[in-house]
Amino acid sequence: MKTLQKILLSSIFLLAFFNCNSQNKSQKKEQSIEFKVWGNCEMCKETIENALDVKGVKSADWNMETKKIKVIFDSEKITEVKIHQLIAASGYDTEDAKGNDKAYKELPDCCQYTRKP
Ligand SMILES: [Cu+2]
Repeated sequence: MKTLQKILLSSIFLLAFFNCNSQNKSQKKEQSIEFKVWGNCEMCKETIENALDVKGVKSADWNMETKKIKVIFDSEKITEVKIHQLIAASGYDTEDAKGNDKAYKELPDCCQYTRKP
């Protein structure tokens, strides 16, 4: 009976260990995406990048010339859809989302970019 208990106990420990290990591996799912965000100037860059200053986003870099943003994020903590929504909420149009109209109107004059057609 004692041997059986020992075997059972050690197999439970082993299972817990492997389970824990696989969870740790899946927790770090870094992804990199790039898409267009309509905008004008340096201030737009700041607003757009600040909108992505949230948990799960590792880095966000918007290029004024190409109008493209490169985002590195943890797909376990935030989704691509949510990233588009966050930018849109700050008043900017993205490839997949329409910028919030009220937020757009409140942007400084220099940032009144031509809206996405
Ligand atoms: Cu601007």
